[in-house]
Amino acid sequence: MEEKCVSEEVGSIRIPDFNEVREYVFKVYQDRISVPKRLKRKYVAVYLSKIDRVNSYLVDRVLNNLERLTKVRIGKFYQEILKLADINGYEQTLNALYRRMKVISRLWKVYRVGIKSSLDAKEAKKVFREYIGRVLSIFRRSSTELDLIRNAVTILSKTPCIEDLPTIVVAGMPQTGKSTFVGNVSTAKPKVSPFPFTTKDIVLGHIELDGVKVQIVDTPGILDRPINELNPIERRAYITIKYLANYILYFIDPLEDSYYSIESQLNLLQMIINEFGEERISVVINKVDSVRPERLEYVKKLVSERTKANIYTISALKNLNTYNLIKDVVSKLRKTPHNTVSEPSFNHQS
Ligand SMILES: Nc1nc2c(ncn2[C@@H]2O[C@H](COP(=O)(O)OP(=O)(O)OP(=O)(O)O)[C@@H](O)[C@H]2O)c(=O)[nH]1
Ligand SMILES: [Mg+2]
Repeated sequence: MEEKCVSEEVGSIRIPDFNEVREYVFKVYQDRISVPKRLKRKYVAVYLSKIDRVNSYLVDRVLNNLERLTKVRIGKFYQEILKLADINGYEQTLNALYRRMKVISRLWKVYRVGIKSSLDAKEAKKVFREYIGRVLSIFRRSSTELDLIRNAVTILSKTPCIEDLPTIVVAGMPQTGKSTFVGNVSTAKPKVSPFPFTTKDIVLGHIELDGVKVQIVDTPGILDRPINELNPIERRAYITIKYLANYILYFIDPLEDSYYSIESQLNLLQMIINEFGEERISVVINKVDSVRPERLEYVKKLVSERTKANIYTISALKNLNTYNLIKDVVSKLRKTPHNTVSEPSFNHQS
């Protein structure tokens, strides 16, 4: 059976928050329950039925779902995505919460015995109330952790489905044409516009060529500033390169009136090479449909002074030379075994 990706697995899990649990428990508390007339000690049947209902709800909605979550392995990439949303220690919190919540099942057994041995309806009710009190107090004390897990589930389920496939990451400064390219060569349809930071989240598509299937990831633009000064949107691009890329396509806008200067674009290229090495990078000079030939030669020269990496000249917009580029990269990826998502494919030096 094909394995589900983290976002699909986690996306199907919904854990109620404290208020939902409280409302459900109160509803059961107030519900009238009819029991057969002939039954002796009717109150025992009534309160056993109530306590069983509360317990089934908690086991189904909370315990089982927490257990399912503990079984989903969250790789480094997803952990970093959570950190960007200020969610730290997801796995520890989840495991601690799951262990604590298991007490609920024990309480159920203990209080069931209490209900069975109660002498009248008043006592059975008192035992049930005490059970509710204890259960809700566990939830109240755990609500911070419960909220953290619920938030993490929401974020993980929105993160693209990353498969264990060779992965090309498209990176560069804003407005270099990354999304136009990914939209034209893959199944992804990212938004394109003439404004920087149009792409804020990573967008993932697939390419199939000569029987090889690869993933291609469009990333937000990054500015040329030190890594530790990147904002959360830029960091998303950075961790995508770091944890997912088997191959990097670094996009450059060569036009004289490019949104960011060629110097800035070269500085960022240098930073990326310093961080990730240049063996798995190709530089893609885009927008050749509108560049003056002399300017293109000049930019090419500047790039080749900085790096020995391959240089491609393309137009993402007009689909010029894009097929050759993809064909080359796919054939390179076919030769190098790719690594799994949780392990970066190259050592980075920091
Ligand atoms: N002339 C020309 N324009 C292009 C080409 N590729 C992209 N553009 C234009 O450049 C602008 C930015 O394109 P995007 O694909 O959104 O650029 P991006 O790198 O994804 O931008 P961010 O998401 O902001 O980082 C748009 O107006 C595109 O139409 C190209 O090959 N030639
Ligand atoms: Mg974009």
